[in-house]
Amino acid sequence: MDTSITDVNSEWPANNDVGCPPCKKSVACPLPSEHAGVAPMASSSTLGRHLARRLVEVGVSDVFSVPGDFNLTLLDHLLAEPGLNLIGCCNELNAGYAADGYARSRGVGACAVTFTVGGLSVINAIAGAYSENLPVIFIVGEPNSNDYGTNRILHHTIGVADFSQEYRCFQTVTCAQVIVNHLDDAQELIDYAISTALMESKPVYISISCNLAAVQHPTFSRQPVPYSLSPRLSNPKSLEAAVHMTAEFLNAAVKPVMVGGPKMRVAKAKNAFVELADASGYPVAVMPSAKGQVPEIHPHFIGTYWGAISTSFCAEIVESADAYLFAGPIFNDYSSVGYSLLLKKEKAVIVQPNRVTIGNGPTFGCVLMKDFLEALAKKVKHNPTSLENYRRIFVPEGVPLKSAPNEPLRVNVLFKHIQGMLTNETAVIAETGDSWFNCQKLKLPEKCGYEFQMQYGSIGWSVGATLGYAQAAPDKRVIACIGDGSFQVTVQDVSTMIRNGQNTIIFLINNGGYTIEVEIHDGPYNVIKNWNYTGLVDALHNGEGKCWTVKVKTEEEVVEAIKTSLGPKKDCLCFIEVIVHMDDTSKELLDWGSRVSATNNRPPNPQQGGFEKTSKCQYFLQLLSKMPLFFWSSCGIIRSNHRIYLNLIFLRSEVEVCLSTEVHSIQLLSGAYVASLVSNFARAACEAFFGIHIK
Ligand SMILES: Cc1ncc(C[n+]2csc(CCOP(=O)(O)OP(=O)(O)O)c2C)c(N)n1
Ligand SMILES: [Mg+2]
Repeated sequence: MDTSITDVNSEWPANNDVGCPPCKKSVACPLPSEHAGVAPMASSSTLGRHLARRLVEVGVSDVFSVPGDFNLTLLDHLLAEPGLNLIGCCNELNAGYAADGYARSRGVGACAVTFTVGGLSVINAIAGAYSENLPVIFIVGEPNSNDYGTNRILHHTIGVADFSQEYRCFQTVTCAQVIVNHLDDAQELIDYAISTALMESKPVYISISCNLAAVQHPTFSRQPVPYSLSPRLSNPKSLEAAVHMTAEFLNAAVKPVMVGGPKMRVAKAKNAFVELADASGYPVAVMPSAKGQVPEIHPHFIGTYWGAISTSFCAEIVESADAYLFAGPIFNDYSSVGYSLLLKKEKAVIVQPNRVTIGNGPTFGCVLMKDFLEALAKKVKHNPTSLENYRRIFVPEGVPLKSAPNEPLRVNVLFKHIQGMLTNETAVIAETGDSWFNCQKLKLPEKCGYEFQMQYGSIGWSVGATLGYAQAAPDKRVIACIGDGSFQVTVQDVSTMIRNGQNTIIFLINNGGYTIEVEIHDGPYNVIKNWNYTGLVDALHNGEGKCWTVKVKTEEEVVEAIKTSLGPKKDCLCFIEVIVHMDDTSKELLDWGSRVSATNNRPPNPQQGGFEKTSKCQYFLQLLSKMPLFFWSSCGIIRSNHRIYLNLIFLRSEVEVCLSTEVHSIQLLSGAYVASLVSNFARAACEAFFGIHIK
């Protein structure tokens, strides 16, 4: 791979595979001659043109946008760029979700909105993209450069002369932020932000003053030298040691297994994972949040490992193994089904995108997952013991019973028919809700796409993400499974799908409410207002573009609807509203819901009771100083989970008070007659544990 910055006359080098658009697309692959960069190009030497060309170069051919007076000129420049489309969205949140969906297929996405009112609307989508490691280039049109540093109050602000509010909000949900309000460093800042997004696989924030996009400047007078990002490399010594130790560890095991996790995507290690599976003979499972990252047609594939709600026989094999290799796992409360996985750290090899940890033992940094798995494949002994055990005990799952004529449609029957639609030319988008669990059980054919947002789980994500994904992958027919509650959040941009001629099939699952929440904790708030969803989509269609809607209530109707959507309506946006009973859920949701509910409802630790809300040291010490000496008979200090607790026995009843580790200074009250005793105790405690010296 060429990693050097090349001569301006050379051809476009590889860009580390980041965001390269498929070449069959009508856009985005600039010709070398066009970019020879020899002659200064005065007429196009603007910031707007530079940004537009950079986007095209890294693989963006559609920017999801909502206009506003601070970004209009910039949008003109994006529009003028050959190979760049603007996709106008109904709101900024959806534009952000669309950029997320686009990045999932294309490797990079972009959206452009206006200052603060637009920016703060899009922030939830950008946070989601951060959690899912998606390089989304978030562009926002900002105030005139001359207004920076003045005390002017501008519109679209909260009425204070501070333009940094939006920027500060984005600091925690992007990996780089640049404020471009001067032309001299504009090129550098833009290039820095875009390359950081690609290298870190995270969103970035680029704000551009509204008066700069169209101004010519010598820094843009030549065609930009194409990107060529330095690749990350493994440290050879660390790699060798990690592989050696892991091979020893796994080769000593009797029945090892492999489990793929969600960070395999960012590590670009899918093929290396398969290589290891082939070489080792181990059974292969996938974590729920990584569905789509492990080929389900692989002969070693045993299903989703999700603790108690795993695919049948999968958890039994994983949890009874004496060694497991997890590639890119995230163990959160959802994927661990309320922390109920029966795994032991000492049996695990945890491979993260650039780090390997073996059991409770050593960790090797600067080791890329892809390099590690490839090298390990050459060192592990073939050991199919676990796979053979699995095959011995395996009994195929049942199929849903065929419905009686006119019987109300059951969810398991619906998904049996969705399963039948999947091919290598489809992609499934699963919204948060029971769709997570039902889609998780679909068996994905080779190259069938699969996307969901399990780490962030923001309802409504799927509408925007479906728009973006379908725009990025016109060769795939997208099948989106969306609950009614989620759909109500972001429905408007179905109109953008129709406007852009997309032929997605949406299954709108109308169960009358937030069923997933019902299974965690029920209440009247989980029932939602029923809408006429097909009527709503018909209204969005409004006779412009190709759209077909239908409501189905029985198995015969759903079969007919699917046939129509794949046949005569194959070029249309097909919207199938499926009416099911509110309590008709996957069995996995029932089990998962009770476990997550139990986790959420753990009672507060006794130490935190009572005093928690106001428990600063000061409050505690005030309390103590007012307490007659004989009231407290003993005290101690407990250290746990980064917190310090003072433990006191008041007349036989124990009280523990949490002292926040954030306390920086403590003033003792004087006057009370126990003050000196208390202060001695507190002084010793604070000095020992907080490193704070008390005067
Ligand atoms: C933005 C946001 N708000 C609230 C929630 C909490 N929440 C998670 S799932 C859900 C209900 C989803 O209902 P629906 O889409 O109808 O799916 P169902 O559970 O009925 O299948 C809610 C409110 C969330 N995840 N995201
Ligand atoms: Mg619902």
